[in-house]
Parts: sequence; C-alpha cells; structure tokens
Amino acid sequence: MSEPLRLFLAVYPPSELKPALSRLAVGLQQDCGGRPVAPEALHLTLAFLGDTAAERLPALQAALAALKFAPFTLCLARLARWDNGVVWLGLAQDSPALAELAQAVRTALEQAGLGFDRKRFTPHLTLLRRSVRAVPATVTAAFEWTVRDFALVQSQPGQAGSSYRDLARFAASA
Ligand code: 2AM
Repeated sequence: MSEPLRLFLAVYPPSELKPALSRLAVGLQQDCGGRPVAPEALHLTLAFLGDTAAERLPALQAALAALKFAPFTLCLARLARWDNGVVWLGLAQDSPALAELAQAVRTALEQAGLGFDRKRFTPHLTLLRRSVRAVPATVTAAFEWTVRDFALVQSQPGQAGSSYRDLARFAASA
C-alpha cells in the first residue's frame, strides 16, 4: 500500500482578492504576532479528511464529482482569534449556501465510506498562525466573492509550514 495522503476540501478566494487578503494578514501580524498564511495558500476549509489511502482517491473524486451545487456569494467581514493562535476571517452573516455545500460534501464523504474530522463546521479563512495577541477592534475588513468551485487539496508538511497542492477542482453546476 502507498503512503497515505493528507487531504482536505476547500474553497479558494479568487486570485484578484489574494493580494488584499495577504496585505490584511501581514498588517495583522504587526498587531497580533505570528506568521501570515502565504497568499496562494489562503482558503476556507469545507472538510478535513486527514490521512487517506491513495487507493481511495478514485472513489473520493467520483463522490465529489457527483455533487451538485449552484454558485453563491460569500461575504467575509469578521476578524477573530482562537486560543490556538489562529487569526481568521469569518462570515459577515450566516451563509446557508456555504453550510449546505459543506453538509453535502460531508454527506458525500460519509456515503463513500471516507473518514473526516466531524467537528462542527466553523467557516473561517486562516490569516495568521501562532499569533499571540487579540485582533484590535480598530482593524476591519470586508471581502465578497462568488464561489464557483471547490478543491480537493493535498497538504504536504515542510520546514516553512505546510504547502498545498490541488488534486482536483469541482465546479458549480449552474
Ligand atoms: P485551520 O486553518 O484552522 O488550521 C488544512 O490543515 C486545513 O484544514 C486548514 O484550513 C485547517 O484549519 C483545516 N482543518 C480542519 N480540521 C483540521 C484538523 N483536524 N487538523 C488539521 N487541519 C484541520
């Protein structure tokens, strides 16, 4: 059997928003410490599978390719910090379309017999890791984009943190 792959499913911000998101992360580093996530690695996780046998990839891809969802708009405008040092950008308000997509993805994984982290879905886009101070109330942000696809991503640990590689993209159907 080959080495397992560390996998997760994520929505990416469009490339035109990445410079501004990255500037926000670098600016927040001044206030909160820690390490900004690189622009190309910015994402919002729908489900985390963790170590998955490479042999399961065809079943995983088939299950995700069969999933139908319509494009939807996402508004991120809430900055917060968790005790684990993650500073993140969250939803301006609940997004039923995002919650439905995350639920559909999780149901598809379950039906395909694939393991995943069953912690409650908390939509967040990580901006900083290992921060040590709270986000000042004076820092605000607002980002909006249309989600048209999601990605199956492989996480590879490295000395400078994990790097991510897209294995597949799954497009909205309308
Ligand atoms: P985080 O940004 O809050 O660390 C790859 O690790 C992605 O999967 C990250 O977005 C990470 O969230 C998320 N994730 C969710 N559950 C995870 C888990 N149990 N272990 C590692 N990453 C997890």
